Amino acid sequence: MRKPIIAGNWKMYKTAAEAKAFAEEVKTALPSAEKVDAVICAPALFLQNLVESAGNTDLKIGAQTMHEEKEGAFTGEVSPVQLKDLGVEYVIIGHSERRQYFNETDESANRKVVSAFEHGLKPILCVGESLEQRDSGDTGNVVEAQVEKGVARLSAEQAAELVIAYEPIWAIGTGKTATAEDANEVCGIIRKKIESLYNEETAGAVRIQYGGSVKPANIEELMNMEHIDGALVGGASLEAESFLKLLEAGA
Ligand code: G2H
Repeated sequence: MRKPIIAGNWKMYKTAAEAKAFAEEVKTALPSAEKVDAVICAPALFLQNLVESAGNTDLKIGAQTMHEEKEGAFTGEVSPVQLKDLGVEYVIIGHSERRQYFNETDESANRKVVSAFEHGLKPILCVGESLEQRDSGDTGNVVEAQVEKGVARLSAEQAAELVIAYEPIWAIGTGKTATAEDANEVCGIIRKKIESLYNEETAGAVRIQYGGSVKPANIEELMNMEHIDGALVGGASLEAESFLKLLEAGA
């Protein structure tokens, strides 16, 4: 069966000292990696230190975005080769904040997902509808289209390795969570879409996270759902104690 994956998305928070203190505390108290994958997606600045702090423990480190090219004249950007070289394992792609503030699209997300696989990184592809789209009954169509475009050119083997994060935009950082049933329904739609694009085996293997105001108080209900295999967590991943509670609930 699918192993749960709990990933913290620190966004643009923490200093280097805070990041280090977090890793030192969390790495000694992790649940077994056989039960849950524990990932912290940190600002690029802290990745090297975090990889070093995590060492051989089961704490895995991820980036929050990357450029699709392996190198080049792209001032300010970070490449997949650079991430891989540091020992980074995961990378969030196409987060709604990247789409909203940095003009990322389904097409650019797809190029990055393809590039991440090419360079040995594990992408976490984010999809999700706006409040307006939800209110007009378009959630299913919107999310299906995002998934279809996001996985274009991936082989079935790659699609099976992909992590998809369903994050309804209206639930991000707002304190509003989709009900577990609503979240599960959309995650089920995503799984069906993968089945129609690939096959049943691939759909059964792809891991789908829910994201949007996940916290220790609501994660258990979400994790009990058939199609929810983990969580992408912003605010509640910033404190070690809270992140460990999320991991325990995921394990
Ligand atoms: C959604 C989520 C992390 P939060 O962006 O990806 O953040 O848990 O703060 O809603």
